[in-house]
Amino acid sequence: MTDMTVIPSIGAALPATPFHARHLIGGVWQDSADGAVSERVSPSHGVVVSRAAKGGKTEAEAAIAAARAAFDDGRWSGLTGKARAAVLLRVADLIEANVERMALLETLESGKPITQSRGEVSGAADLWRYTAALARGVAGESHNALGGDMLAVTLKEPIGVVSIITPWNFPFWILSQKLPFALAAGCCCVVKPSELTPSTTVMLGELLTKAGMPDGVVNIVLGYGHPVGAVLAADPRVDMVTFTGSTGVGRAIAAAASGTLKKVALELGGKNPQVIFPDADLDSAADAVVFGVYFNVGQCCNSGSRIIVHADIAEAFTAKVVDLSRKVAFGDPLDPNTQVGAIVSAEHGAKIDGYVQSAKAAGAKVVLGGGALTVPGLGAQFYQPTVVTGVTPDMAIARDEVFGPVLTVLTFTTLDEALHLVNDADYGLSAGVWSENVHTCLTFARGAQAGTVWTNTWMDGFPEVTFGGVKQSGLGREIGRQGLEEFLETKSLVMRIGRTRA
Ligand code: TXE
Repeated sequence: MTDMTVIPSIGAALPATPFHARHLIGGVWQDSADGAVSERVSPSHGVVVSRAAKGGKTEAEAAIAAARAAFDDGRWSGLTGKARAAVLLRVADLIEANVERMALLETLESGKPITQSRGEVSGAADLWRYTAALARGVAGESHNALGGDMLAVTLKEPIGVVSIITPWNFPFWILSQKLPFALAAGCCCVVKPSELTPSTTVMLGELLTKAGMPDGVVNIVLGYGHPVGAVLAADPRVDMVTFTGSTGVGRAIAAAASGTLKKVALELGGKNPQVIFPDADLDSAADAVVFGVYFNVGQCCNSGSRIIVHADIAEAFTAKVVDLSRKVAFGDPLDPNTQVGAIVSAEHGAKIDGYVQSAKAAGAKVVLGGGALTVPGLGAQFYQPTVVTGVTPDMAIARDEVFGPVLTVLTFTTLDEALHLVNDADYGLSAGVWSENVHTCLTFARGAQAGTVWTNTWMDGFPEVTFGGVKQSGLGREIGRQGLEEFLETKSLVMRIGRTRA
């Protein structure tokens, strides 16, 4: 532990008072009817950073009613694509003007490094900007070879009222993968952020109002999965629920939504493999592995937490990764030099450690880290960069989403064996291959069961390129053109255009 790079507290001044987060329902900011509040204590700094109204069934139902009324009277869906795009562009500008304010709260609530919060907020602004173009391109197909005097067209219509339930790991980015796409389609929404990270969602609500979003189009309800999230998933006035979070909660949401057979989109976990062949650019691969496992403290659905290295290079490559891991700066997330911050909660830290200890007990070897990390001046809600070798595919650490700065190393000798290991998983979010041989890369890409395959890179994403998982990593796709389509329903219009039957 002593040879790791630890950045102590820089003693930065924190906001003098906690952020007051309230519900936004039908254009009215409000506390809970019963006055209930939940406080968020910063996992890195140990102080109360926000005080949020804690909603219940009453607030959830009021928000759904507001979204339903807004959708049904066409105050948003009835606008032209151009008018909707103008609002989305104003929101993008306002987010960009508020990056610092939002990034500070994002970091204090989640524990992630300030530079990553800034990147998350400004990257999200680009998603809003991108959806403005989509809003103007809502279009179906025409069928003009049906014979005689028949013509058919498909109309693309907004699906209606959408519940959006988001997690704590990228609160603002994940919200922006969903909300502006739903708005571009013409939907009205109820958003429930994670109880751990409500503030940037509430700040966005303020910006939406400034940008001229009509009341009731976006409603925000704060609170826990039970009862708020459960009501948002089950209520018959909701047409679709889109969720990012754990696979278990995804199943619960799908079950709750099944009562009214509403559409469900789920972005769940991953256990994402990167396969390293001996002919790869091993320096680049090692850099990407280190970035991929420690980014956002490993609390990332796309975390490249499972490397599968060719046996001939496994020892040397692991040594390179361990060496680089020691240089990653862990510590005060408010220091711009910090690359890895705090674990989101003590319970989550204990869960991460549980996986490492059980792997050790099952015969794996912890070659780096493997325990809490104390950051001078900040306490111990940090976890050491951890590398575990001697892992077998049946171990929990090789199969479950650990969601922490923990890398597991497996080995292979043939491409078939590598693909077998890749696909021997409940999840199928993303996978990566490192090789200079184009045939190896393409064979891998075609054989890997994953929503995204990266070759000779990791975690690159673009608003234009759709994202989502197969198997138990989820249902549906986000961002890109398909991210808009998810919020559209197709209506077929069949017309006779002549006066008489042919
Ligand atoms: O997520 P939850 P948690 C994974 C990761 C992590 C684990 C637990 O493995 O360790 O999930 O994280 C709301 N009906 N991911 O517990 O519980 C909840 O209030 C409706 C993967 O924080 O899934 C929050 O708003 N909603 C991931 C949201 O669901 C419910 C991101 C997510 O909470 C609900 C985060 C219910 N019954 C965690 N119960 C990714 N894919 O990136 C809870 N919620």
